[in-house]
Amino acid sequence: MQPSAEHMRIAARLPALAREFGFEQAGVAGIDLAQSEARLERWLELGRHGTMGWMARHGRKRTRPAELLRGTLRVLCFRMHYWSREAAPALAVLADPDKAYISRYALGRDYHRLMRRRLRRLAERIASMAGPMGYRVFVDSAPVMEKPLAAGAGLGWIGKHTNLINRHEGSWFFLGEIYTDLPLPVDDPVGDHCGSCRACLDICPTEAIVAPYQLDARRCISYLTIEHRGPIPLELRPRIGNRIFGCDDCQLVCPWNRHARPTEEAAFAPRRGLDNAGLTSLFAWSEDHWRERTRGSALRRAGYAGWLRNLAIALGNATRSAAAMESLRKRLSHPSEIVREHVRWALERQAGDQDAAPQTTLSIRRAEPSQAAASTTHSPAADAGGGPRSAARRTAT
Ligand code: B12
Ligand code: SF4
Repeated sequence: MQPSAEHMRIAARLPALAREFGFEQAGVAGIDLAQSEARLERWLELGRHGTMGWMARHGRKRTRPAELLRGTLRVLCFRMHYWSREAAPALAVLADPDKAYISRYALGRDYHRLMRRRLRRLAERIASMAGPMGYRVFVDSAPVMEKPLAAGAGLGWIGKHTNLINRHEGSWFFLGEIYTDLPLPVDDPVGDHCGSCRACLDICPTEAIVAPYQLDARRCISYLTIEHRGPIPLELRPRIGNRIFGCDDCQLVCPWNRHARPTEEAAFAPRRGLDNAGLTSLFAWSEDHWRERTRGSALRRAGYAGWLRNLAIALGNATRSAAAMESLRKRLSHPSEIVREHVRWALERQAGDQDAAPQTTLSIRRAEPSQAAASTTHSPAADAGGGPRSAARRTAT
């Protein structure tokens, strides 16, 4: 079906509508994901999804939008920034072995509900212009290939670290979609601008980016600390450093993030001091306290036992101290064997003679949202030790 003048008009209004609902950018993708389907199948065959069995479920609904929602002709793709200018500087937290590093995306309110609500209202607005239309909104909540779709809609390209990168605004954003039967005109994809850069491959603490554009999730700290429920492989534990929930290294080092803009969304501002918390204080949280403190937060995903398991690893990598030992010993009788085993490992590390915090042997170039784009006086970029385009270096131990 060809787009009518009315459809052209709606597509032209999409960017302004997106901004009205708090998104930075919108684009329209077609539904042919044949190339991504082949790549996904290969990725699954190689077992790179680890224990994320849900990635293999749903047959081809993930790569065939019309099989997920009958009648779908187009996917309207949106992105929303999440890096908050109020967050403590990432590099400083990463460099302090006694602090807990939490991925920037998880410091504020959970994005899923917030974005889905906005997308629903946005879709209703489009329907009020277009007349009755079939649609459904998604935010990381169903079998949807969000990155290839967003790439098809011209929002950016899939970088070597496998995140979507926008040439003007980096990669610190979430993706969301509206599947629809409106035959809107499709946007042009943008080219790949990674060039010969391999900063993300080189910085990755666990060598999870096994080749450009190929991520083995089983080695990725994000998978290990958020999605994986079992014990974390021994050889990877020291490399996790103080990252207790997710990992941002491959994006921190990406030169395109020097152009990133912080979020305007107050809901994504860090909550409860979690951007700069000490390991021992978080490890002391009871399950009730954890529940209360993580209400409405993406941090819930790891579960309480996962939270303790991750903190135990970080404490095993922390500065050797009586306080760390004491805090670990209190968890030796935790009901979860996984927690107890990680605590024993951490106590051995604390008692051993290895250096604390073996994080990474590489240095990171600052890639936090640019100060130029910030409208308040507090800037994470400035705190990280450099002007907007300068490089702050983290030297590893
Ligand atoms: C599963 C998943 C994960 C897994 C696996 C990650 C992955 N790269 O697949 C884990 C738990 C590790 C993870 C981690 C993170 N995730 Co995640 N995750 C997802 C999820 C649910 C599915 C992604 C998927 O389909 N993976 C399967 C593989 C096959 O797909 P793929 O990445 O597209 O991989 C192929 C391409 O790279 C492709 N390819 C593309 N172009 C080219 C070109 C060439 C030449 C070649 C050879 C290959 C190639 O080949 C790959 C197969 O090998 C999406 C939400 C969704 N429903 O889409 C969020 C999503 C991708 N995650 C997101 C985020 C924010 C993260 C983290 C940054 C969180 C954090 N800070 O800890 C990290 C980033 C880690 C990383 N380097 O990718 C965002 C990404 C936003 C963005 N800017 O891209 C998403 C879109 C969620 C959202 N709604 O915003 N995630
Ligand atoms: S998120 Fe961390 S562990 Fe995962 S690929 Fe990026 S740098 Fe490696």
